[in-house]
Amino acid sequence: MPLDLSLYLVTDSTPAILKGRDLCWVVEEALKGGKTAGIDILALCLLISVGVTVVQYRDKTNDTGVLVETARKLHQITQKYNVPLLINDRVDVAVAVGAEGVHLGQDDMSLKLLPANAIVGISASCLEEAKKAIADGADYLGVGTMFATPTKTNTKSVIGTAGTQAILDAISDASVGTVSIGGINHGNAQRVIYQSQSPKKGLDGVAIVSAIMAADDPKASAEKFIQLIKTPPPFALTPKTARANEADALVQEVPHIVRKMVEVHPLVHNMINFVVANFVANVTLSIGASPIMSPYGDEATDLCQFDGALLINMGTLTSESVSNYLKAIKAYNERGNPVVYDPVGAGATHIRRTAVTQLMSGGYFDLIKGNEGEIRQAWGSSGVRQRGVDSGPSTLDKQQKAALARDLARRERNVVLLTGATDYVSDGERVIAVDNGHPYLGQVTGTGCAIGTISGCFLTAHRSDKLLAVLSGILMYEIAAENAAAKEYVRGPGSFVPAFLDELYVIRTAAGKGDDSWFAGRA
Ligand code: 3NM
Ligand code: MG
Repeated sequence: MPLDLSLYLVTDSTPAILKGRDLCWVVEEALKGGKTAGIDILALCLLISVGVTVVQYRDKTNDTGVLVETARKLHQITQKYNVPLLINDRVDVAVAVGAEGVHLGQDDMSLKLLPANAIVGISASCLEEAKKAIADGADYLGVGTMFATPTKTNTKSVIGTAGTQAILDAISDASVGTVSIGGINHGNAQRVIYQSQSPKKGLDGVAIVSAIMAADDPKASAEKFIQLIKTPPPFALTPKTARANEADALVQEVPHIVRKMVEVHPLVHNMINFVVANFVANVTLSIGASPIMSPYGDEATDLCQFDGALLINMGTLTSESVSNYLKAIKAYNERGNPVVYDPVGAGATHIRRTAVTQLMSGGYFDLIKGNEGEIRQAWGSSGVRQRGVDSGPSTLDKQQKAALARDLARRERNVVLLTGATDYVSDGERVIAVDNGHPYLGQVTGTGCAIGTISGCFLTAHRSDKLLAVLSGILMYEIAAENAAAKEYVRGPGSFVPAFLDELYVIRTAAGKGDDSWFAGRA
């Protein structure tokens, strides 16, 4: 039978995880998953897995006698479910009980005793280790550590989805299986699989310790994992391939998308800095959407029920911000409602750099929006060795900016908007440069932040093409700015602000009536 790595259980015999329960009982529950007792049902379920598909017996403390005895009991159980049993580190124990294979670290290589058809898994935390493991004949790699985890604190390095994706990409020619391990739970399993996927190779499964072994109901936990890994996350990007004259084709659709946004009347939940909150709320009202300002993460469970988006703007970060953001992001991600991240001042302080890493590993952003420095920080926060962009000059040229936006979007599998005199928006495939706007926008605080909120409105209204949604928002915004600046009574940033709100309102009113003339020849 081919090796099915999709839900890989790693056991743990420590009291904190077992909580007085019998190891074999927990493992059997996890093997059952949603299976109902009874031979016929069991036979059927061998075809459609509803529980764990591999068991690794991992026990770093007990002596050999206990290991062999326990492994034997586990093997009797796993055989009932036709699931392979692998033994962590101990080839001798695997041979003694006739287990299907072993899982080894980089250093404990002694495969001579194993039968030829034994399954061999090897841990890999970087590309060099992955290549070595493949050369050593691994059938699959345990790739990690995905996220820092209390279950194993002495791991080599936390590589996240970006690091995992880089490894998968580089070994895409090898016919080796891959599972990700470390800190994976029901809340992040879909995202782990989705964001680790390189265009050439994806994960074959996820390896779990505590989220199954320590669960009150290991059976229900395993079943839930199976459901999650079978389906893409609700926020998954619909793949688009670039067409000839892409920008022209997209621009033609913009007035229609603006009309749609006005009709949908989205709600945007802003977790935004206090400097710009008032201005951003007024911009949101002017375009015909509804703002709510709430820095309180627990409110997100209610707010995400509406047809709306979440904006995270970390301009006035506090000691409580990150935990509040993470709660809100989780609620919106689960629901599939858009989340926009504006990593304001991302590189400015150690605290902010850490926050970028925590947030990017803690949830999915449909859009990351920032200036060059912020986007570079978002790109470099993964801990992965960088190509190009961070070794180049401090100011990127047009080509490099476009490439940075595209590479970050491709890696995160989302949309990236890099703002400046020219804005670059990309979904990893397509990159569009927008030259609209006016220098007054740079003279008024909050004009950049408002783009994040507006993007949330458009992402809510038009979900099938996130790039087009964001592009439509920027164009509405920047054309309004041009119209405002052209008014003869506008003499500087002060008089620009009310004129700008008016012009947003004028466009929104026209769009609401189906009048697209505001757009003709402007982009
Ligand atoms: N190996 P949990 S992380 C056994 O990075 C193990 O190689 C790791 O536990 C690695 O699912 C880990 O409870 C523990 O986070 C994973
Ligand atoms: Mg080991």
